[in-house]
Amino acid sequence: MNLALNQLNLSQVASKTEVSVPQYDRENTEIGIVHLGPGAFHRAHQAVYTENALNLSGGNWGICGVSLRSATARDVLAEQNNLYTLAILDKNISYQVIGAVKELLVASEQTHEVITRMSAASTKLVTLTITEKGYCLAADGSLDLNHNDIKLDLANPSAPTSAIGFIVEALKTRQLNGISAFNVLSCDNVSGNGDKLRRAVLDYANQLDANLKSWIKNNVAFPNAMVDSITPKTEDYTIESVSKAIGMQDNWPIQREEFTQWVIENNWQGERPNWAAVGVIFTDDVEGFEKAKLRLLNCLHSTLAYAGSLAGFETVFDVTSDKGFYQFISKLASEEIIGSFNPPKELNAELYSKDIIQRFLNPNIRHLLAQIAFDGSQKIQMRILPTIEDNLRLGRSTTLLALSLACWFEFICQALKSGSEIVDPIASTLANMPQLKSNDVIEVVEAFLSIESIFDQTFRSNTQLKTQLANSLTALRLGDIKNISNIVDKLSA
Ligand code: CS2
Repeated sequence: MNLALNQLNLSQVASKTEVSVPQYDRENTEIGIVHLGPGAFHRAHQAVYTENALNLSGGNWGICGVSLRSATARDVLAEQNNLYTLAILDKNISYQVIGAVKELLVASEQTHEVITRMSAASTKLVTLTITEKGYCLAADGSLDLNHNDIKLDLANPSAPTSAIGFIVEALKTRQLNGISAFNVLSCDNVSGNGDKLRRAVLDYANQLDANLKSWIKNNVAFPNAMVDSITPKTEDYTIESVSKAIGMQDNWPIQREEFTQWVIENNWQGERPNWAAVGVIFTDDVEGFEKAKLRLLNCLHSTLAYAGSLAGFETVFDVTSDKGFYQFISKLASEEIIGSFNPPKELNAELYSKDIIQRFLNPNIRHLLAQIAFDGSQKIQMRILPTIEDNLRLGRSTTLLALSLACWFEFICQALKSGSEIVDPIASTLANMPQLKSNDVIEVVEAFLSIESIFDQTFRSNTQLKTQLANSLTALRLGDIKNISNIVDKLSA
């Protein structure tokens, strides 16, 4: 049995060229960042950039991770003094023991501790990976004041449950105590994530105290940001292989591809970790990077998640290795997505999309389609619908985008008919829509487009799009999706 990975045993981690450990004085590094939602992606991406900045330049940039509900991460990592291993599984394989996460709290159990940490003068930054649904937004991007979590928090603001509620309560405490505000940095796949988070926080604060809203508006920076690194969830084989590699028992390592990118808007108050020195790009044009990533990588991911699942594939690698699916997503990218947005001047969109598809073909990454398929009602709003809207407005093709969206429709319809679980914030809404079990594709399309939290009038009133969606559903139901090329050819004819 391996020694347990912890601070005491850190010096005994295997001394191999492919294994590295913290190079800074971890025990005397204070917490300067609070992160809401310390899931796998945070631990693979932001925490690693911060680790590398600490290794290079030091500073009090330790991270306090705050899980809004689940205690699992806190309880498992507490046994390891919050140390864990990042396994980079790509052409080259390496293992880095990460020490940046100094503390893990559970908001639902430790509300006071969380507010205390967030309102401490030493906390300069609050970052978030709470997924699209965590922003509690309405279809128009504003804060959904009817959202259960928001209603609950507005009724009891000193004991919040939502990320928005915690941010505002902490800022209120800082203002009362004469402590300067922190920066708030979203690290989610949400278009205009900083702007949307700022609007939601100000909408929420305004419900409580116009003076607080004004203070936040004038003192808090909410930079937009794009984040990218393919990070499958940790599985049993990950724990076994990583523990063997580092010669220590690590009960919650994180696996990731080698590629990683973080682009942050030049909109900042005060200090930050030396991220720029370890590869983070600070720029005025985040939107171009964000649209390129969401519309290419994430749209192709979601397309494969639904189409590939319907065809019986399990992983991104498996479905992308299929010639028909490879050609489908390549055609979707080159003919309908590229050209729908203005990429940053330094980005060649064609090469970028080809690189993305090559990343999907990483044989060392087992990325489950089922994981990507989660929360589809939220993800399609960032990944597929904006491109459809832009293409309709520009008179560009939407044939393959409609097929992509129809694959989500059919994925949901088949789950409802089979009674299998749907992991989605509006799962109960979908389950209470009998039209989704209809054999009439027109009825199914109209039913999906009637969901106002997802689709606006642009979709409901566009006859061409509705016809394309109906034709796509018919092709999926009558054709053999394993032979996706036939379906693509038929719809493109
Ligand atoms: C994936 C993303 O699970 C999903 O929805 O599309 O997590 C994707 O792996 C990352 O955005 C890649 O940067």
